[in-house]
Amino acid sequence: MSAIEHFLTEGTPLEVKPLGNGLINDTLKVSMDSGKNYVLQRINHSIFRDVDLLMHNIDCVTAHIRSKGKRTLRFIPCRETGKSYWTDGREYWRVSEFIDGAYTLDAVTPETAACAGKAFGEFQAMLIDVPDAIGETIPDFHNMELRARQLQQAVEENRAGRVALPESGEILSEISANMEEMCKAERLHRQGLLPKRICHCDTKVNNMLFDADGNVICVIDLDTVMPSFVFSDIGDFLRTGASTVAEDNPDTGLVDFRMDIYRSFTEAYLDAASGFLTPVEVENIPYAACLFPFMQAVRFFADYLAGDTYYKTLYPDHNLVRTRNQLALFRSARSKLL
Ligand code: GN1
Ligand code: MG
Repeated sequence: MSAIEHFLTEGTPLEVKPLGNGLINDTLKVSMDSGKNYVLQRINHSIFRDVDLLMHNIDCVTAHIRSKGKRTLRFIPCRETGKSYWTDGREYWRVSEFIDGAYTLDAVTPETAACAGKAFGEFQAMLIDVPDAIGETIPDFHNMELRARQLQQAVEENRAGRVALPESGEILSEISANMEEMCKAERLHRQGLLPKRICHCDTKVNNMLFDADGNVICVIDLDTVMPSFVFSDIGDFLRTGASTVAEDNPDTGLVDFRMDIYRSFTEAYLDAASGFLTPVEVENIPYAACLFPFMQAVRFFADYLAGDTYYKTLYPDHNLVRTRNQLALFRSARSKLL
């Protein structure tokens, strides 16, 4: 019996095909004899340890968005439990309705950056009054102080024997020279000046679904929706969207932070989110744009020192190349914004 048969779908499966290019979950499109199509996903349970919490978050968030008359993903209940996922105790699966004609885009232009600013700003605005408790699916996901401690631990453990390499020393001193400044968000939070809000936390351009007229239907990939600083959704979009090159381009001379993308994203974001943002949040948008390349450099470098156990790597120094690239992006953003 295939996983989809455990869900309250209409019809029986005719055809199953891979969908999209996600690296975390496995995604399939299932076409039924009823004419309806569904998306079947196997949830990566080694990254998302608490699938029950994850699907609870998604159920609350999608129900709340729908209660406001807006479109969002619709998940199908399990026949046996009524929950929005099914497990055989080993693997975890979920099913959502496939939206016919909808598509995603991969190119970042000033226009798509503005779509993203609006879509993710509206997403946060819609969730400002979500009545249920939303948990952290990856605890302290974007906590810079925690990422600093994880790097420190990777240095002390030196599992891959890479700490003594000359380049490691240079990278570690650049990181430590900027660490205190980049831990500003946690300090503001402790002082009671920076709230956590429900954020998307994976704000890539291809996590927006467009309709045939080129309008955004809704944002997708809701696994990391959790309480965080609004900086997460601003900073992570700009980290990928405003860079002139991919995060693993080895030529750091080509890395530049695009101010046209920064401006079109933030203008549209502020338009959508101005109803709830505090002055501290608005003032720190330039900081957020610098924080995310820096945090990603720290995460990549900690993984490099630990022997490449978290991020998939294609060659031995892949995480080192990514670290250098993200530090170059950090320097570029910092020189333009702070
Ligand atoms: C991971 O797999 P992807 O691209 O959705 C990571 C992000 C990093 C990104 C860096 C759950 O996201 O936080 O920014 O790699 N997601 C998780 O490429 O750790
Ligand atoms: Mg993702």
